[in-house]
Amino acid sequence: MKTVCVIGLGYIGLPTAAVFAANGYSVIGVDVNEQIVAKLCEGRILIEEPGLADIVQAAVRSGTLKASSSPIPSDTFIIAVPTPILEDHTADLGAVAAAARSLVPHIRPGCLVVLESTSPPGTTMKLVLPILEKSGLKAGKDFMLCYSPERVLPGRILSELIKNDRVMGGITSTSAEAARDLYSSFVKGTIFTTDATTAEMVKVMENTFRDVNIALANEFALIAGKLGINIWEAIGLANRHPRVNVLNPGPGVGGHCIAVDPWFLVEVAPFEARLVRLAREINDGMPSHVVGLVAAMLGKRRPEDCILVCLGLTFKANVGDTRESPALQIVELLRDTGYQVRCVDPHVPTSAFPGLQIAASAESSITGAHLILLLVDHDEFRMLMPSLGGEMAARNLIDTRNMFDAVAWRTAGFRVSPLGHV
Ligand code: SAJ
Repeated sequence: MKTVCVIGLGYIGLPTAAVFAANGYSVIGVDVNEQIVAKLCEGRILIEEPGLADIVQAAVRSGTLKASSSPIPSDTFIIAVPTPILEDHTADLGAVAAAARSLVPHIRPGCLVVLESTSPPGTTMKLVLPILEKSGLKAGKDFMLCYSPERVLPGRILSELIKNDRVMGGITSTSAEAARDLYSSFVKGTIFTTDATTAEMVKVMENTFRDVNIALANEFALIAGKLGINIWEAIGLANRHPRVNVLNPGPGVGGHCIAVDPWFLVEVAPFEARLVRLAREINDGMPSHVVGLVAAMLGKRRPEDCILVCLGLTFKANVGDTRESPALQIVELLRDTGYQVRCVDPHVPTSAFPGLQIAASAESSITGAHLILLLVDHDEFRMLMPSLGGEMAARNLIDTRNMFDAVAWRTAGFRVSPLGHV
């Protein structure tokens, strides 16, 4: 049985390891976090993703997936470690470099190394390749090296891992073809081959495309607010044009991908990436806009006298991930301003953030509140009724995701503000 060693057992590495294990490979999952390794040895996981717990448990039980804190000699090594940004918005490639260094003693003639971590274009050639060649073997001649970006959507990772098309960027065509053969064991989409730097660029372009389009939607919302227009109605009508698809404005862009990756383009081409930088700034400005909406709605009341119920803490609907979450940022800004903040998120453990009051249901935290602030459109919140207002000290609703029926809430005596209106 061929062996695959996956370095990094996060949202990408763990599903990838489990899917390879379910498709005929003997897989070792490696992570520096001892807790992740210990849990995986027992067949358990620490992240919330539909279907993942079951497939991991089955693979661990059947012995095709094992966990370890360091790599072992394998036919293929996949690096899927985080590439966050530093304060100055440049990429922190420390984990990629460390993962590559950990492979040096294990590189053998004929083996394949695949980098999956989203990285500034050029990383495979300029950072990973020289580290791996410290093994004394030549990349592209003695061993193969490829960059292959993942494209899976959190919340739908397992199905997208299998269905989506993929790009394999080899440092040589042999490297790209070897990676294509490997991934074709489970990928049902089409696999395209190219060079490593093009593949890196493709990945960052995809997420930047989404970020720039969300920024445009957010800018439309701000303009609509100034004009007293309901942005959601305007977008719905504009999208009736056959070639227009305005995305959804919201309280900001979060997650570990779209809020981060565009900076990699700014890093490699600071003078050229003007629109990309501006889009990041617009999206990063949305949390402050939402805090301004709260202040405007509560008028002359002192923040200290106001109780806010914030619905949702994660970076988007129906996931448990709070990384780079604008909702969390808004909650922190509101607390810094002096408001009494009660949070509700059925996907976040109530003890997740020390000092933050988190309830599992809105009903249990509504008594005496002055404003409901909907930040994440989790399905669970759809059930909430305007009758909640009966328990509140004042009936105010800010719906940043256009989730609630504004007419019904207004009829129940609420002042309702959509995104954009101040
Ligand atoms: N958002 C909006 N308005 C929208 C769409 C999204 O405000 O119309 C916000 C969300 O609320 C969230 C953020 O943007 O805060 C990102 O959410 P998302 O669902 O757009 O994307 P992610 O981060 O969950 O996953 C993205 C995907 N990339 C693209 O759609 C181009 C996914 O395919 C990538 O694999 C993933 O990034 C990644 O790992 O890079």
